[in-house]
Amino acid sequence: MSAILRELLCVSEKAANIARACRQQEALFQLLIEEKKEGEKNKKFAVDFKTLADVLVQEVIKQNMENKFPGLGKKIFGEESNEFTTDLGEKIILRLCPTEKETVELLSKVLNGNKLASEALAKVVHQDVTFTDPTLDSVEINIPQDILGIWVDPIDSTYQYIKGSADVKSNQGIFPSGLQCVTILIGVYDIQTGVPLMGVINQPFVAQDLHTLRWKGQCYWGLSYMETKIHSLQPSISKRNSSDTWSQLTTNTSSEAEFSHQFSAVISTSEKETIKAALSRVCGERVFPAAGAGYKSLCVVQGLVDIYIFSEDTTFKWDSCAPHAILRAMGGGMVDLKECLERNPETGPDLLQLVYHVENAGATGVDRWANRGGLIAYRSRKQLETFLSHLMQNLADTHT
Ligand code: 2IP
Ligand code: CA
Repeated sequence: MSAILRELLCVSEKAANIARACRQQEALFQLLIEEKKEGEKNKKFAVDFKTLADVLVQEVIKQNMENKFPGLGKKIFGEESNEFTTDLGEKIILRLCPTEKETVELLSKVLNGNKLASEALAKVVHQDVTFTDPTLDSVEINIPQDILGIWVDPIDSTYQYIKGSADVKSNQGIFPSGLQCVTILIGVYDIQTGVPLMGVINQPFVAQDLHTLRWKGQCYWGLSYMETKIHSLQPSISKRNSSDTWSQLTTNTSSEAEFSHQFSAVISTSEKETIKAALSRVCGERVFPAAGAGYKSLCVVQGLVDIYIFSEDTTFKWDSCAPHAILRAMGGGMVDLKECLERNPETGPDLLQLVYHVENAGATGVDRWANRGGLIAYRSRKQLETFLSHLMQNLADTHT
């Protein structure tokens, strides 16, 4: 098993602890919100928020990886910058210090002297975390460190994280909003080819204990390198693959309409009407809006839906790299939607897989790393092909 992946799992668990700790104290949480600077702004929201938790998580991931694998820290990229401005206008670079005491001191500057909060945070940051998974130990694999780059989204779905709804009901297992849509995303890619190799999705808020009000999380991972493809959902997914659903799909002799309604998709709440209209003809009732790019991808990974489709350019490399790596380990992938819709059907979608090593030409700020043509995430290539042909047919019908 890759030592790097093992460490990323531990570090994602530590990150999840920080995310949970920050939500427990409402007073502290209010202090943490700061508007994003120009250029770092996600253009979708009028105001976007950067939280201390966000920055802290990213720094913890960087520092912990650097300590175990010297040189790797500087190859970790993410959405957040670690520069913070206090209420008093003082600029602070947030770094993880060698000792808990020093971290407390640094944090208390950002927190305007709030000692209690700083101590609580520093404690989780410096706590040791272990992570075990038997599937993870079953394979021995070594990937040369010098070919790796890492994309981190310390807290995906920041808006849901800040809002903090704990009582949203799921629809067929899918949460349209709420804390369940928050994920920590760590994706490792090959810096020469841009192909995603390892991914970790940590979901810090899965279920809440109604007595203690404490949250339990869940962690998913995948690795795909040369001939090796392993992932954390191995047993349940192989059961799924042999289930009747897919065999029915491939052998179904009923009408096209019935056939196509077998598909299910998860979409952004801000998806375009034309896409939604076409999707409702392809999937019938089985179109589920949900928050969070990471969470929607996770719904595909978990097999709750077949497809995550997004036609806008507001997801970024840090949103897609981790889930893409897991999907690849499962035999699926993530492709550029625009290219898919414009492509020559003779060319396979393999050629259209999203890559992670080159920035968008002519773009500035965060848009350099946007998934410009939108995306489709899928578990089965065959299913993607059929889905695409139905979608294209329906989009064409809408235009005529
Ligand atoms: C966001 C977050 C949003 C998502 C957007 C991402 O990341 O995942 O929820 O929009 O694309 O960039 P949507 O929910 O409409 O898919 P962050 O929360 O980290 O800014
Ligand atoms: Ca994000």
